[in-house]
Amino acid sequence: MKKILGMFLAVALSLGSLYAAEALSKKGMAGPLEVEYSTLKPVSQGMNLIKVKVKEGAKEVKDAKVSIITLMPAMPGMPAMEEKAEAVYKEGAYEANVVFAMNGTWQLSIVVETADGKKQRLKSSVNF
Ligand SMILES: [Cu+2]
Repeated sequence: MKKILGMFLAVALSLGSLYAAEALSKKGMAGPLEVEYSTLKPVSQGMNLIKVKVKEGAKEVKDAKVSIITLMPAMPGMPAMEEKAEAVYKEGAYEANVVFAMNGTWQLSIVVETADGKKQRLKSSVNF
């Protein structure tokens, strides 16, 4: 019985990782701004390069300050984890290296401070 359960778990886990093995691409509104973020590779534990594109209407916003805050709330045996990565504008997107210390669901806030000093925030989450 234990063996069968083990095999079932192994299959479920490999299906789970297959399902998760896709690069990320999500989009949402942060106030008047459209914020799109993506990765080239599937998100995984460790360092991940995240690219953020910001648009106001049809116009690309290139002179904002963009940061990505990642948060995993406390769970049994683990205190809450929070980290902030500043993104740098490069070739059409803001880029930041974001470290996920463990697998699971992370809350993600992309904060965009436009040249006029206003801050907008897109709340999202990633799960891997
Ligand atoms: Cu955790």
